[in-house]
Amino acid sequence: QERMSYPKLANHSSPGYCNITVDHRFDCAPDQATREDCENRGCCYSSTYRDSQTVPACFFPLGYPSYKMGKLSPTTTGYKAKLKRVMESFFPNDVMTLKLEVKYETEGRLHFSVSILSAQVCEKSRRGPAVLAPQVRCVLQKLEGGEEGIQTTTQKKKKKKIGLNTTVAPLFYADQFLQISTALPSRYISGFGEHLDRLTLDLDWTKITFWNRDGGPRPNANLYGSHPFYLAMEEDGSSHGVFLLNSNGMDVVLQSAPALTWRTIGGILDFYVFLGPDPKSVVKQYLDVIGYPVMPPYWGLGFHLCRWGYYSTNVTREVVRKMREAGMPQDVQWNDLDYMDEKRDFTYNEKYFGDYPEMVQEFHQLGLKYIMILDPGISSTGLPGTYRPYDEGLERGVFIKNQTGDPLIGKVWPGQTAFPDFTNPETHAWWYDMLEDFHRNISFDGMWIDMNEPSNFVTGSVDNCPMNDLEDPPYVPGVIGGTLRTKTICASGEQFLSTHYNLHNLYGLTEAIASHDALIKLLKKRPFIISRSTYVSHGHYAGHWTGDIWSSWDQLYYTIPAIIRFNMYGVPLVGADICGFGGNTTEELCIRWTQLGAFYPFMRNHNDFYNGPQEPYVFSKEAQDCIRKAIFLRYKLLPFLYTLFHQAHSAAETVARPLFFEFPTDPNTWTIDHQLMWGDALLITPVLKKGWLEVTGYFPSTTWYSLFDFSSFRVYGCLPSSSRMGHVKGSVIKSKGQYIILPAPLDTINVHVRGGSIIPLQEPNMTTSASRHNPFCLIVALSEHGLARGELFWDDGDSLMTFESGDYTHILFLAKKDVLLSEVIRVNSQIDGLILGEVTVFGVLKYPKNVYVNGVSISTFSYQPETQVLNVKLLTLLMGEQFTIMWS
Ligand code: MIG
Repeated sequence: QERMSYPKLANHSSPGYCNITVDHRFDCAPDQATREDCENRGCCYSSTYRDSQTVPACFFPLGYPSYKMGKLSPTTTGYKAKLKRVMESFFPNDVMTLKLEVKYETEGRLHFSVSILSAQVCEKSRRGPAVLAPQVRCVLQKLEGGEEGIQTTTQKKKKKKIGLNTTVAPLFYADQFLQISTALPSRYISGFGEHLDRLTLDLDWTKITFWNRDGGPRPNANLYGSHPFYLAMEEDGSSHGVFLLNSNGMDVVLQSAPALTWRTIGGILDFYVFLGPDPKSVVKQYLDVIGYPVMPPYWGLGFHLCRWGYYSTNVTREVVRKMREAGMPQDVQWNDLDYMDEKRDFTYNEKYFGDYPEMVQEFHQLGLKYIMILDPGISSTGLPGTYRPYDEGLERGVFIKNQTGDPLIGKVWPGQTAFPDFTNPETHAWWYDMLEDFHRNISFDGMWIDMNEPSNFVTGSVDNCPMNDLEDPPYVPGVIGGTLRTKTICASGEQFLSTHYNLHNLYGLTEAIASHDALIKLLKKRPFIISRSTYVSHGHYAGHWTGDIWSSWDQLYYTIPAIIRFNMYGVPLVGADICGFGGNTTEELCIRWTQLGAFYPFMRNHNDFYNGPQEPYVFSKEAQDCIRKAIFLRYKLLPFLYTLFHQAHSAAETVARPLFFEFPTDPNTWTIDHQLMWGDALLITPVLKKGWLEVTGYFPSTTWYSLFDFSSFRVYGCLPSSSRMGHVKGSVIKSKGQYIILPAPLDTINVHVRGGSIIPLQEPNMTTSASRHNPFCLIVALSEHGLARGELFWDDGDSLMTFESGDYTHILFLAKKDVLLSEVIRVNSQIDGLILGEVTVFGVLKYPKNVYVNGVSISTFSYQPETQVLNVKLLTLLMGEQFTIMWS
């Protein structure tokens, strides 16, 4: 190609010029150029790697021409400089002059960008918790400014602290090809969702592609969402993070130098570096930029049941009835596409769902909530006047357009469909109107938004796509299918803010924002939305499930890194389809999956159309017992889980997190992804293999107490008062930082409480609307110094902005040696009448002769010297009032 020709460099053949070790080679031919092209570019060629898909055969020599920086001048918050390209690159439409801006925005955050001279870089001011995610709004606005919104970054500023060096390879800044490489100070990199991966990424020539796509999770594939953010653990136990605020199709290449290359095909290169110094601070610094997580309603944390194939109201009713008959707690019943008339949104099937409105009301009367699926594709083939969503959408101009200005038509479940453009404010208004209309009949409580990559059963559109640079850019990221339009709509589709080329990765996010805003307006309650496609800042509006995973032991394991990574992206409300979606599950797999699923922040059993059933009640009585126990365990822990969500919402904490977040100075924890933690207090060690009745877990150096009483086969805390405490052997682990083999009978998931923590629990019930009235109990896990602390956040569970308006209760619990007390920081009427019924204290060294509650001696306690567990029962302390419990 002519425009690719590049003058030969004078010193190309000088000795040592191409003498670069393999790990340190940076690709000079990401566009798959031939050897001749390679040499014409002045690059080095190694025939050894000619056929390699990963190791570059063509690589840059040292000192390859790039940009030169002019004078660095100080600004109020940092520096700026001009960058000038020395000579044209081999990609078309270089931008020859750029500006570099470096800003020290906060103590922990550096923001730097390289952009065209006229570009506006998003300003980021200090912000309080839970405001709109201004950065993504800013991207949207910038894209509006025109297709030239390109920026790049070169990072000349010393980053002594974290050692990112961008001089290892040349900078590219062409119209549709922007690339920057950095050496990394560490080999422990996590993030870069959404991909099926272990927690710690393989640096050995891994290419990670960001282009949202409908496809069952598998390795090395671009999946439903894009989160161009990573978190690194450095050798000394400190941590940093990097975020590239760019919505375009992108590749990241990791190599074991260690180094990585960011390669994007448009938009802007706008980098944030988060300085930590610990992993939790990195996440917080990231969320300061993108927005804190939305607070879910309490019921959203209960058990959700779904499948594709509940083909009538009666079948759906049966499911709920059988759940109750089997004594399985359930908060939310779902329906998939089955309810729709010809699979069209905002309709329902008269024949099988004729009494749909009544069904939903019945569920409400049982204390359940109801959610149904919605796909973005709007059927476009109805006769005018027969289908309001399309007629009105057309009239209001809400659909993505093709080159001729007509709605771009693809094919999804209802047949031919148009795609709402959620970057258009009018689309938000239309979406609200459709939801409002539907809600008049079907009083749904939350939304399930699927297929919003957006997915398309034909390539591009039913009329194909035009031929142009947006459809077939000079460089195509490593997408499955080889073209941007594979399984989605044409990149050249026209949207309100820009082309689909620039907005593709934002489709699910913008639909989530529209749905979030609509639900608030419609229900005046906290919105509960689960979306398949996501982008940066998604968690500020909605949650996510990990899509069409297979019912296999392997995929069971992969859900752990998936879930803890989404927590790092600020999407704590995340779960995977329990028992697996594709293929038939087995009884054992489904038991183990429900046990782990009890620790997904969002807990839903969901199944594909074609499979045998996998509702909890379809299995043997023994299996049902195991599953019920797991769900009850979850329900007991809900006050703790809810408090964790509050901390995520108010302080950018994670809910489910990897061990290294809590023990960053213990390198053994850095790669652990067979276990997870809830907050800083619970360590979960699930069985992930068929047939295993023991499991090995890593226990960082501290004291851990098993939540499970192996002799009474019960979970500690909130025991019915009649039950007897059994003898417990080996429930305390005083770890020096070691792997420990634990018994894991089929009915048990190992959960350990970290010494030093106090967990609030509540006696479970069949729904959260019932359990929320039950007595609380506390698990007090004393540290080796006899200390512990914990807290409870409580409110009405679904009103908007309770934290922001102060309408909540907040209680601290503190234990020191032989005293436990509560401190009521804030109290509201929601806690009225709720009592503390029971306290279990782990690590009580001496047999207490007396227990005093608010100074009064009581006798309803027991002590097990073997296990050093003190149990105090039959309490009736009001939660809203401070109390003291002493033992001596
Ligand atoms: O093309 O609505 O990931 O959860 O059951 C399949 C039917 C469409 C994909 C979702 C899955 C859902 C299914 N959907």
